[in-house]
Amino acid sequence: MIDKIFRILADIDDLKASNPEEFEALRIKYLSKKGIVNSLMSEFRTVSPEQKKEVGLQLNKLKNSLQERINELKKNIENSQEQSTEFDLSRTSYPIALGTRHPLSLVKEEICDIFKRLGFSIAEGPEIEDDWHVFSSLNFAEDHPARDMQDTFFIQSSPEIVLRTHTSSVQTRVMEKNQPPIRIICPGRVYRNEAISARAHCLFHQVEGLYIDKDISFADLKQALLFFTKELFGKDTRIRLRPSYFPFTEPSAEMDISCHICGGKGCNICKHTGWVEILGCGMVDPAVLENCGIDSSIYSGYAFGMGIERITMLKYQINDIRLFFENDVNFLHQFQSAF
Ligand code: FA5
Ligand code: MG
Repeated sequence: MIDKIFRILADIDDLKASNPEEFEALRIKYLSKKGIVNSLMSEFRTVSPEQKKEVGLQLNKLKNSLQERINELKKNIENSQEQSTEFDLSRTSYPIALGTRHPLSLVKEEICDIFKRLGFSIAEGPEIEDDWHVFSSLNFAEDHPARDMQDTFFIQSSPEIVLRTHTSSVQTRVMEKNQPPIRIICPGRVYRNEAISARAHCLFHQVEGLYIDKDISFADLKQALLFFTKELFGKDTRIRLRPSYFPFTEPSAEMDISCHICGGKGCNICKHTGWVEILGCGMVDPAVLENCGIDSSIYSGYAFGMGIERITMLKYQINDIRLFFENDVNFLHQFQSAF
């Protein structure tokens, strides 16, 4: 028996386990209930009294050495596993989740780019405005319905401070500070006290355009808008100007584009008319020029204003304006490849 013990003792340092399965097999072989150590313990009872002391000593030594070696192997395996989960250099990396541009930002930039190519520059103004810039300077009569509590968010009543209801307020700000030629577009957020529906919101975005110089005519306006439409919706798109009314332009018009979904044949989007309205426009009323310190006997100009949500809905066939403000990632991710 003592020989057997010495043999195992001599081999202890060579015991190896490179994974949890091999380790478990070793543990069972030597240290489990039916393992070698326990069977040696049983055998120990048969050892003669004079040998008992020596054999007992060696058997205890074997038991302790095995336990130590097994613990050591266990630690090695745990260490190597920790390392491999932390530093597996062969692993493919996690994909980086890239954000996407908001569709309204994409279309706003596209609109601005087109007009920049025509020589327009960007102008901005405050969203919290006084009555003069939003209404009075633009010829809105004292009793004009747009001033009504129904349409306008008032911040203060006297003097009147409001959230701007359109970007036309920026026209006034620029004309007050600059003499013609003035050629600007003004993108920005506007607010109206309106019920929210699939087509209308109380917060939306507009792009305003203004061109003031000598000898500017309605033909210039038409040509700029035709160029813009073809750039944004495709070269086959046609435009149609319908007489309309705005207090700050004379004459005034609303512009429709031929429905780019059905090509003018008639569909749900254009309500079977073949045309969809995208903006309001007109020749700046001489009274507005005078209000802003520009001599209307020398200068004339045109202005237009469009809703970015409306144009984005048409361009991407989005049927509910509320989708723009819900920040649903599934909706927003569809615009990933749009730039
Ligand atoms: C105006 O706001 C004028 N300032 C436009 C203008 C500028 C005319 C310069 C002439 C010269 P209107 O109220 O129609 O006009 O609004 C312009 C566009 O804003 C509309 O065609 C529409 O696309 C968008 N719009 C208006 N109300 C809402 C709303 N509640 N929700 C979303 N878009 C809207
Ligand atoms: Mg309108």
